Order: sequence, then structure tokens, then C-alpha cells
Amino acid sequence: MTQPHQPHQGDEAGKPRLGVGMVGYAFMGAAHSQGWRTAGRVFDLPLNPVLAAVCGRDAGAVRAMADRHGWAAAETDWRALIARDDVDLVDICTPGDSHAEIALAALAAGKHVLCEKPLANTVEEAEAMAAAAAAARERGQLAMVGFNYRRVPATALARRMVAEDRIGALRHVRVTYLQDWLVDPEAPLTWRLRKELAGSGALGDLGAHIVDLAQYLAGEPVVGVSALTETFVRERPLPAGASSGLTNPGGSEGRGAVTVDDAALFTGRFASGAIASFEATRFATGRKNSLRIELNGERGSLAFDLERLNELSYHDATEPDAHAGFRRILVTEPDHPYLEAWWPPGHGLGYEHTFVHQARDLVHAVASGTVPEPSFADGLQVQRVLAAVEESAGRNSVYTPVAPVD
Ligand code: SOE
Repeated sequence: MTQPHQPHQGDEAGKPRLGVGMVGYAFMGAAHSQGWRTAGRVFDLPLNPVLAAVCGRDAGAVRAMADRHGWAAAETDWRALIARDDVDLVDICTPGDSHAEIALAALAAGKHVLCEKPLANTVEEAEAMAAAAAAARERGQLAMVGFNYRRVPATALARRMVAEDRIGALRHVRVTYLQDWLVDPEAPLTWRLRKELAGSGALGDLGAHIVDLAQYLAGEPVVGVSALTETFVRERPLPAGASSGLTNPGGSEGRGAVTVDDAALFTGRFASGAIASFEATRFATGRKNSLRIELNGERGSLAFDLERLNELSYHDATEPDAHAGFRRILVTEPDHPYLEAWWPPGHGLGYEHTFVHQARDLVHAVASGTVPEPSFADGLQVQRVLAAVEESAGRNSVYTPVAPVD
């Protein structure tokens, strides 16, 4: 095991350098590249993130991606990427089946780690990763999970308002994440529909986001669930070429079995007694990337809709009935999370900015040595909820307890 990697000194920005090595280069790889490239140009960061090397199996494709997104080098072996001296932090953007192996190797090599969600494909893998991250923390290394929706300014503001006790004791959380890219029964059987690669379907892909967001905003863990899952289309055409998981540029060759859920519905209970409902599906015809969350408390409510991500709805129940009601907070002001560094007041942000904020927060954590959130322990907590959902669905919707992470 090598010593924790110290950022290299003296780059052209006059700040210590944080060399980033990324494994995986499809949709999430492009999103993370944008985050790393932009964070230091918008925010005044204590370290200068440098796009040192990107890794993928297809040499030509990964080289082209490196050139397009500004990575200095391209590798075809992730172990070689981890071993590079100019890589201080390993960013994992691969399908879930390789998260654990790469993260454990990177931590053992003394690197910091950012891992895309869901943390792993199984609770066992997530437990090993959380344990390795805790041990690495003692050596000064940090590990974070990429739940990027925490980094929309409006959701970060909602968290701040809950923490400031602006809605009082929490009663309900209502959250849905709806997409429709599988409605067509001829949509290809990409890696996202294969359990051995993706772990689960809509549950791990979309459900992981809403479980994390619900727990983050509530400020407490889900302690039990009751669930229902469904696979509507059980066989699909096999993709012929490489695919980002959402499209099928290469055409099709034969058919194969879908081995994950298409949709997951579940109810949950928080430690405080608040209750929640969750819906994650790839079959919500007409819904492209619709994530909505509402929290109802004793003294107020908050509601967020990703399709209107520069807004947060707030109802303050302590106001006189005559003029109380939901009002729209335009989350575009310098007082709002992350917005002091962007555009003049009133100018909004989009999906890609969440990855810039993620990079910003991780760079600050590395510089200050504080555990970044969501940590691998937070990722494990989500994984336990997902596993409980599968267990409950398998048992036909009986209440299933979840042990909270310490
Ligand atoms: C596909 O369903 C997907 O790209 C997810 O994997 C992402 O995490 C989400 O942000 C958008 O949709």
C-alpha cells in the first residue's frame, strides 16, 4: 500500500495541483469532465483540478474523448491510470459492476476517490467500500459518492431551510423520478438492463437518487420500506455496438432477457416517524427526466421540480391564513448556495452545473481534509434501502427494517 497522494506543487495558476484520473467516458464521463474543467474557472478553489488522464477499453474512442473534453492523457487499463504519479484522485464513471474493484484499488494506492451512484451493485460491496474509505480517511484520503442532485442550488437551499427548522417537524416526503426511455419494447437491452452489470434497474439508477435526496433533505435515514417492483418488458433486442446505456447507435443483433426492474414503487419510514413515498420508473410516458420532491412539515412545506430547477416552492404555515400559500423562490441570487460565483442575479443554471458544484465541493474537502458528503457511508445507507426495497418486493410488500449506518 502506498502513502496518501499529496497534491503536486506549483502549477500555472499558482495553486497546488489536484490531478484527476477518470475511469469511464460515456454520459457520466462527459458530465464529470465538464465539472472538473469548469470548477476552477468559476470558483476560487484552494487546489487546481487538472484533467490528467481518462481511461476506457477502446483506445481510439478514449483518445477521441480525451481530446474533446480536455484530458491530457488516455489509458486503456484502469490499473495503469491508478498507478500514475500525476493522478491524485480517481473518478469512477463506469457501470456499477466495477465500482467496488476500482474504488478499493484506488484507495489502496493512496488516492482520493469520487464514485458515481449507486455506490455499488450490492450491500456487501458497499460495506467493503465504506470500510475501506473509513480506513483511508485515517491516512488522509477522502471518498465521495456522486449524488449530483444534492448540488442543485435549489435542493441545497431546501436542505438549508430544513436545517434552519423552517418547516418544523417533518411529516411527509413525497418523491418521484420519472423517465420514459424504455417505453418502446424495441429499445435495446443495454448494460443498464442487465443485473450483473447494473445491479438493478430503475431502482438503482433513479431510486438511488431519490432515496439519497430524501434522506439528505430530511436530515435522517430511512429505517424501513415496503415495496413493489415490476419489469414490464422482459425481452429486448441486443445492441450490436457500444452504447451509453440510453441509446443504440450500433443497431441490434438477436434478443436477450431483461434481468432488472423497469419500475419501483415503495413507501418508507424515517427514524423520526415521518413517512415517505417513492416512485422510480423508466416507463412514465412523456416524462424525460422528471424528479420531484415535496416535504411537508408541521410549520411549512417545500417542493422542488427538476424541470424548473431554478425554483423552490415554499409554504410558510406560520403566516396568516389570509395570505399564506406556496410561493416561488427564484433560486438565482448570490445569497443562494453556489450562486455567489456564477452570473448576475436572476440568471439561472442547469443540469451540468451540478457536476461543477460536485467537483468544487470535493476539491474543498481534499484541501481542508474534511470528509465530503455524500460519503461512502451515505452511499452504503442508500444501498441498504435499495436492498430492502428488493427484499420487500420479493416478499410481496411486507415491512422490512433497515439498520441505519452509524
Ligand atoms: C439515466 O437514467 C440517467 O442518466 C441516470 O443514470 C443519471 O444518474 C440521471 O441523473 C439521469 O438519468
